[in-house]
Amino acid sequence: MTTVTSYNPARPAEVLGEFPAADAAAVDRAVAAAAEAQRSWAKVPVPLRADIVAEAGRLLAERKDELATLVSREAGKVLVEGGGEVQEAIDMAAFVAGQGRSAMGQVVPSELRDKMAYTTRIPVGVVGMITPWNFPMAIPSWKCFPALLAGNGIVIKPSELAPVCGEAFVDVLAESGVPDGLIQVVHGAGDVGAALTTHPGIGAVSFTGSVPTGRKVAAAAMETGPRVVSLELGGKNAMIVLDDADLELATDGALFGAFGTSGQRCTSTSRVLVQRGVAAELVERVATRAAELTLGDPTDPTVDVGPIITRQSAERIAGMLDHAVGEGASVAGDSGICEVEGCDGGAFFHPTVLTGVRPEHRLAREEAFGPLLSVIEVDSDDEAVDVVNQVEYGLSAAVYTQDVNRALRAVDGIDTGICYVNAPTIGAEIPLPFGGTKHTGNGFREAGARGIEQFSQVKSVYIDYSGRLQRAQIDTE
Ligand code: UN1
Repeated sequence: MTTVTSYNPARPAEVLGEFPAADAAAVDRAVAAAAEAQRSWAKVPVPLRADIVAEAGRLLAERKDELATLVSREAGKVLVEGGGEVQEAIDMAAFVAGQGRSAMGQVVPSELRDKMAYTTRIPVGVVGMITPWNFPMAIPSWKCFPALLAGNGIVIKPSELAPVCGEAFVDVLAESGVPDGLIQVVHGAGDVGAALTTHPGIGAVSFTGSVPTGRKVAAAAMETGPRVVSLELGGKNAMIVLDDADLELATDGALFGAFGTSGQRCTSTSRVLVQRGVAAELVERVATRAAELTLGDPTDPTVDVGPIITRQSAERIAGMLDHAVGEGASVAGDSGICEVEGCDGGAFFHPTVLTGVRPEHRLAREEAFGPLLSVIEVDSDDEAVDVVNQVEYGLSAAVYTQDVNRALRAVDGIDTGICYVNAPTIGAEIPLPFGGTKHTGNGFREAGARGIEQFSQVKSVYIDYSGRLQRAQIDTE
């Protein structure tokens, strides 16, 4: 690939931007330039770095509408979701800017007299980032703001499907006062990502994307030297609906969770585990409302569901649907790829509700990254929790019930990084950590108070002001 071309997924003939793809030499230059700028940046006091992040938040807020439209055009999200995405970046800026004037370590009592012990955070150097197309502003913000606050340089490879949003986000940072050279953008596909993550000049790698790619990234990154590697990977997120749930609320949650962003969030609801007694009614409600959703150009404010990011992706989702039907699932209502008037060539996909799915079916276990909602019937609360946990992913889950005891017992039993009660599986907020258990990640979390940990290392400092040799563990009387 020598050029990265961005297309509007709703009308692929419309080109939104074109960028030269990086080669290994370009990645080298980018890492060297970021490393050079990082040396002075590391000396800038943290609160002053935070001021630049705050300014980026202010600029993002000023341009929210314009950027939301860009997200909508390039990533195919409906306008309100484009706005929500930019808001997520604004929130992240506010949160990280505040961290610049907050504690960054701990002071602990020393076992010896006239001695103190504390921790501080130090940069990792240059961070290599690989970000996905589906949150082309928010996810770069989750990574760039804390990485900058921690004193690092950055080389970011935005998804080749959303390079214009990636550039627009980095432009905001440059205008906010981030020093020249400190953030570098490289464009391209997996080969550029591989050149970046294995580059010896990179101190940390932060990747958001699929499980298979994440595994490759982590293995390759460690081959060329020990470094911090943080992964945010897929989900097979479930919503439990118990038999006392408010079914209208659960229906609203299922629709937004499963069909918001056309099901293309890592947090999207792809399974509803419903207690048998209320299953028929819930399916009826969800299928009826799904059929009422309007598909179309996501920049049209009357549209509910935008396109799938590429036709190839839509075909992959259709393949998973066919396979599920082959395994015995039935479709309740419309399903599959469809065309929309005025959106020539755009691959749209009917919000699809499947019944008769069993936990062992492929669609109940593998991420579809599309608008396929599998309904699985369960008998009890315990069975519902067991089925939530039967997949290899552990990102997000929800439980709908009006009984606080049942809700909290489910929360305790669910093995995911994020859990909701009476709210859908999407829509995490910035101040709490974002990430998952099991194969969804490798233990790091983005956002939240500890989000900075993937971009910094801890240094333990001991200061002895006794004026004599004091031996720890020996001179302790
Ligand atoms: C993603 O899909 O990769 O919780 C991120 C949410 C959003 C972030 C999703 N705040 O749905």
